[in-house]
Amino acid sequence: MYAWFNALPKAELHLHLEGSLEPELLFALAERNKVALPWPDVESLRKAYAFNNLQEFLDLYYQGANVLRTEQDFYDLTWAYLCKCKEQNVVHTEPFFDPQTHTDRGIPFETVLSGIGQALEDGRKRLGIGSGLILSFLRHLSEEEAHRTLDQALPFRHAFIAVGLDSSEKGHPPRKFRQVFERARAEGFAAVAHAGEEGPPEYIWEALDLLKVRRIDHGVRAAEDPRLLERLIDEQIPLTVCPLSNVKLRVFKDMSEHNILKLLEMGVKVTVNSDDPAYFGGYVTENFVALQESLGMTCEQAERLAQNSLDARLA
Ligand code: ES4
Ligand code: ZN
Repeated sequence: MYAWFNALPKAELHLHLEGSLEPELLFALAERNKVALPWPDVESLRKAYAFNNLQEFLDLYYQGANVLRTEQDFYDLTWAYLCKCKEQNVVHTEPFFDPQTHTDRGIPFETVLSGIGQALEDGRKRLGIGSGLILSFLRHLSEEEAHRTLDQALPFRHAFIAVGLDSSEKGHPPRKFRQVFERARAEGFAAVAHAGEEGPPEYIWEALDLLKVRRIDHGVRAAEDPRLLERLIDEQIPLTVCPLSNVKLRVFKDMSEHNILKLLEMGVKVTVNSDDPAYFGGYVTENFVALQESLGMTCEQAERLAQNSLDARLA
């Protein structure tokens, strides 16, 4: 079945470039940049990939991103991900990156964007993979800091298709970022936001009504609110669901309890994505395989999920 899911043409709409940093590349970049690591080898780093919640993962993810220093590093990271896309017949991708994770360490915004942007352009030319980059604000930081990040992005306006919102969800509701999203939309950016991963359905309502997002990233907790489900179905608002991520971060206890196929059968426009594949045990194809093995997903359901991902593109 792996080969069949792999061959399905699909889009990936929820992928953090920093979360595609495989331990082998992480160690290679640490050596290249003379960055000391707290793990002796790749094997012990992989062993640290056991999480009880989103925050435990984020602590390691931000630590890992510390090896990314030069334009070449960001190019190599993005190129490695695009090669995976090619291998898995992901024909289009709309990745996120977190500028603040890098600018707060003194890496210039332009350095990050040039490396990523060049790789995406080469991906279009040499691999035939379509793409659109999403600038994501870190929600555990202030709205003021998000405004400063948007200021830095405006000279490169055409490098982006959208702004997004990620990092620690609980205690950082979408309403905290209402004004910066309004400004980004006035500047012509589309909007997306993580909501309803660990946070309550209320955060999904806020993302829709206050941030005016075009897609919800995760959104699986919408299942707790029948009125919200009705809205998502009526308006065909896509959810970028990440099954392996949800199990690794204990949003669901086991893949057999995941609600993605229930949502699909209710008429919600759900898609399958890998989120942070280096940390969560697989890229898009592995997510499809997991759904088949644990939930008995049929080929017809897989085709609908893949078609949803192509339909839900912003670019
Ligand atoms: C993330 Cl899984 C997830 N949730 C929220 N923010 C993130 N950043 C990277 N992965
Ligand atoms: Zn995510």
